Amino acid sequence: MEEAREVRTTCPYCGVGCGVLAAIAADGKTTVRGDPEHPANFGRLCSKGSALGETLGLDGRLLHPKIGGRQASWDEALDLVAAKFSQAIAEHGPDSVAFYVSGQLLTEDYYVANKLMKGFIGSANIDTNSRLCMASSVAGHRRAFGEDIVPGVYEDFDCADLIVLTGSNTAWCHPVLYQRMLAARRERGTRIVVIDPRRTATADECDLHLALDPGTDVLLFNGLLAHLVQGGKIDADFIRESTTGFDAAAALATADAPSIARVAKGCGLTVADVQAFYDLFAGTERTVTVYSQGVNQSAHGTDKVNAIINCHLATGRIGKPGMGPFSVTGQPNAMGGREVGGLANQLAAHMDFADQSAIDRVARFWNAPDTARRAGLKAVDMFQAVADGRIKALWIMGTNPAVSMPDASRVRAAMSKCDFVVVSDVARTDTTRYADVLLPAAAWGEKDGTVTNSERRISRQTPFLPLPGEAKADWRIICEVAARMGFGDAFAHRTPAEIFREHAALSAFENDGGRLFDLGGVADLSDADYAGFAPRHWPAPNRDEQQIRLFADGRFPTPDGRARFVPVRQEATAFTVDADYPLALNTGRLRDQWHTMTRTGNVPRLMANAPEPAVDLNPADAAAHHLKDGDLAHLSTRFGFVRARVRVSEAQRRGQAFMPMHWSGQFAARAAAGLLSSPVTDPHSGQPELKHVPARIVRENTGWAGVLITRRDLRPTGFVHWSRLAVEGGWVYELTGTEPPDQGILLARKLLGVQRQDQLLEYVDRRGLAYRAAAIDESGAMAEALLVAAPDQLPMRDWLVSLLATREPLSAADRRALLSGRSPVPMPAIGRVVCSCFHVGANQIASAVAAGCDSLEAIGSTLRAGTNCGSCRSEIRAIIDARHVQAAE
Ligand SMILES: Nc1nc2c(c(=O)[nH]1)N[C@H]1C(S)=C(S)[C@@H](COP(=O)(O)OP(=O)(O)OC[C@H]3O[C@@H](n4cnc5c(=O)[nH]c(N)nc54)[C@H](O)[C@@H]3O)O[C@H]1N2
Ligand SMILES: Nc1nc2c(c(=O)[nH]1)N[C@H]1C(S)=C(S)[C@@H](COP(=O)(O)OP(=O)(O)OC[C@H]3O[C@@H](n4cnc5c(=O)[nH]c(N)nc54)[C@H](O)[C@@H]3O)O[C@H]1N2
Ligand code: SF4
Ligand SMILES: [Mo]
Repeated sequence: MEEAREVRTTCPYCGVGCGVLAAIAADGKTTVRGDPEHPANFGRLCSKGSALGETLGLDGRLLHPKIGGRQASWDEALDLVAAKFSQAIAEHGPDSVAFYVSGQLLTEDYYVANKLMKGFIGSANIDTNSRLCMASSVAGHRRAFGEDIVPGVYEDFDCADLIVLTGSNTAWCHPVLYQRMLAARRERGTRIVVIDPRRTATADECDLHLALDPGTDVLLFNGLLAHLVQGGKIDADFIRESTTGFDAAAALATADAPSIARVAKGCGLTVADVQAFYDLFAGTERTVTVYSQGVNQSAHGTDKVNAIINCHLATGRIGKPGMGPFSVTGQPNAMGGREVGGLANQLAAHMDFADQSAIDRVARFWNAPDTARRAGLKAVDMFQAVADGRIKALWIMGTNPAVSMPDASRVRAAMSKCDFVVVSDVARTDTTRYADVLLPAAAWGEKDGTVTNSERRISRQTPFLPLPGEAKADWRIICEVAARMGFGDAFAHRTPAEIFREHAALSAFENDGGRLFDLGGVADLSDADYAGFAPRHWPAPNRDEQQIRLFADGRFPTPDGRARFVPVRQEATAFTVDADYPLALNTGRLRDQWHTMTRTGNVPRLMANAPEPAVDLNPADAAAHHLKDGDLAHLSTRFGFVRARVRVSEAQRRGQAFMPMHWSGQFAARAAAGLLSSPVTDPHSGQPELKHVPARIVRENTGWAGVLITRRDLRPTGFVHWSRLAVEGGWVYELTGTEPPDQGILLARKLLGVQRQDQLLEYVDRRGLAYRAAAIDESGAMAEALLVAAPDQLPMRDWLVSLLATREPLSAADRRALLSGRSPVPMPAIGRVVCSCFHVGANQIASAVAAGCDSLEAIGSTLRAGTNCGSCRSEIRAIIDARHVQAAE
């Protein structure tokens, strides 16, 4: 057999930016492994990264351009896009059009999108889903440092003595970095403090967990600054030489947080815990503070960022090994988007609209006299302008705002009203429904370009698969539209390498060191050098010099070269629960899902850990609302409602609920968190308060439950609730309704897909309240099965689901068993999948524990569970601990 070809590329999920080796066998099958030489991961991958090979199928892929739902040629589609945009601009001016883009785009795609909108259309109405993600960090960095800079590098986690993780579920969202932190904890005793209202998997393995009241981070860090000042733990030399504004910031912090008791009360913490955190921070020189969405996605996110940075500036702990504030990025190319100027209030290459000479400089470089002169609309305002009819033509690329924007119903209504909506995506989504023109883009494995990770390290995404159907790279689509709008000369790029060189040249253009973002050293890469580009950090002003950690010299890219303390005070939170909406609803991520599930939702082993949309509630809240685990709940806020299962969890504090952000209309009837989230934004960054919104919950009185096990990929309609789950060989649909079971049977039966050649076996119980059916295909294998019963009365389905995967002809005994839903030979149910890397279930782990495996190591060597990416280790530990508790009772 031919040797597998191995291609070096980068994971398309989180901002850790792990290197991946993709091996393509002669039969076309792709397997992936971590790239041992990539400095972001040294060979490790998490559950999502390891399953990349399973996401490459073409099911659900967009393969052809479409206009109004009908297939069209590229020429026709691109002509129409260009004509509609040009017409809107001619009639209503450049600000009547907008692009809403994404951190899924490669830097080269992003660069030409930004150049087209800001340079040639002459409007800054290009914003990105990073507005929902990184905008507060960007604004906080610019206030403090004068430029959007993450000073540290991953190596700092290896050599820190204290790592503070605030608003970051690192164990699930940046798993490979988290494993690196745990290694430091094992090897050098690094202490880990987690600040998060929930007891997350990250908090399970730490030295101190502060479950603060949501939105009170500024108070906590102001208290820390006051404590550092009072205890004389500040670096007076650094403050004097390298900063401004210390006195004002310290005074406001002290006024805001005069005592630890006040902080403890305001944050809902104990005095002892706050004291312990402050003492650790004060006493540990090598401290890194990592933050992500619990900080950014807040109506006061920018202040939270500056409250953290203030503490690092006050102690001079920045730019040195093992120290610094560290905003970890979410998406694979969130950082690249910030470099090109993908945010509406940035111009390009870390230059912005406040500086007239910067605008002139960019206009000169692009040879674009019409370059926009003022900032454009930020995401929430942009969709408001779409709703008002101010935006006549909107182009959405690589993001799913119908699900991920707050107040998503309003966003959906805006898109359906808009004169002209273009969507470039790789898959069918809730957003593609609103597209007048749908453009099929190249996906991971096909696209070609670069991304930048959280530590400013640029890596290549390399293609290893042919473009399927008529799919095209985003940069090419954008350039072809630009040419049709009359800007052909400026968009004559033939390769991503050409675009990269131009992007690098712009960063270096008239850059006398005033902008740290400088790629001058790679602006003349040859095509071959670009193809083989080894991961490297920016700044890269010279080819051979790589600056790793920034601000080491105590100089900052502000006009006076000093960092700025920003005085901040704890404002009232933007959400206040009341009798009508008594719960603070938090939203965020699950371990094995990526965003709106367009890739991870199709992978059985990634669906197995959390198969249904669920809302987590504290046991006391569940009891107060007469809810038990597994009930269907109706969850609503002032913006909308969803339905999801209740999951009773001790990890939630009283009065707070948590819902994952992942489920869309492609995976459940109505379970998108965006329908609930609030569009209130931070005044500095425009980032919405996605983390908390007042909510209420009631039980949905269901009358029946059903499950359809099928090879077909459906989107049921007419059910109060459904959700679907990818399994080997097909899909499992959970169905629920408020009707009595006999009507539920009629409703569910409509979903059964019996082909002419199939044989249908059916069973209804005497009272007509329970129903079971199976369709047998020509070969004698089960094609589909449907079970309906009163709630909680459904038979076990593991065996039926396993029949989908085997596709083997059924024996006579099997056929008899089909209608009972029970396996003819008892089949051990593995239970909920805990370790998705090795597909190990909770029941298997519990049995191993019962048989004497009483440590993570023992479970690992017996079942392999927990030995790959490590993100299930806290769940395994919980099973071991539960057994110990039982044994002790
Ligand atoms: N598995 C997985 N990993 C991902 C992603 C994914 O979809 N799935 N997406 C990637 C992307 S784009 C992003 S942006 C990152 C996000 O990574 P994270 O920011 O780690 O993820 P989240 O779950 O959104 O939120 C983090 C935590 O903030 C906490 N939090 C809520 N409110 C507050 C508060 O007021 N204060 C504090 N201190 N904490 C609070 C939440 O309880 C939550 O545990 O993950 C990236 N990695
Ligand atoms: N309630 C709530 N809402 C949130 C959040 C939250 O925590 N809570 N988090 C927010 C955050 S941090 C983020 S980053 C957003 C993410 O939200 P989205 O950006 O909406 O999420 P994705 O599912 O990543 O959407 C990416 C889309 O791009 C497509 N795609 C992938 N690759 C390509 C490509 O190369 N080209 C093109 N053209 N398309 C491609 C995918 O098929 C998918 O449809 O959600 C935000 N919304
Ligand atoms: S940590 Fe996981 S999702 Fe993130 S880049 Fe690495 S392999 Fe991909
Ligand atoms: Mo994000």
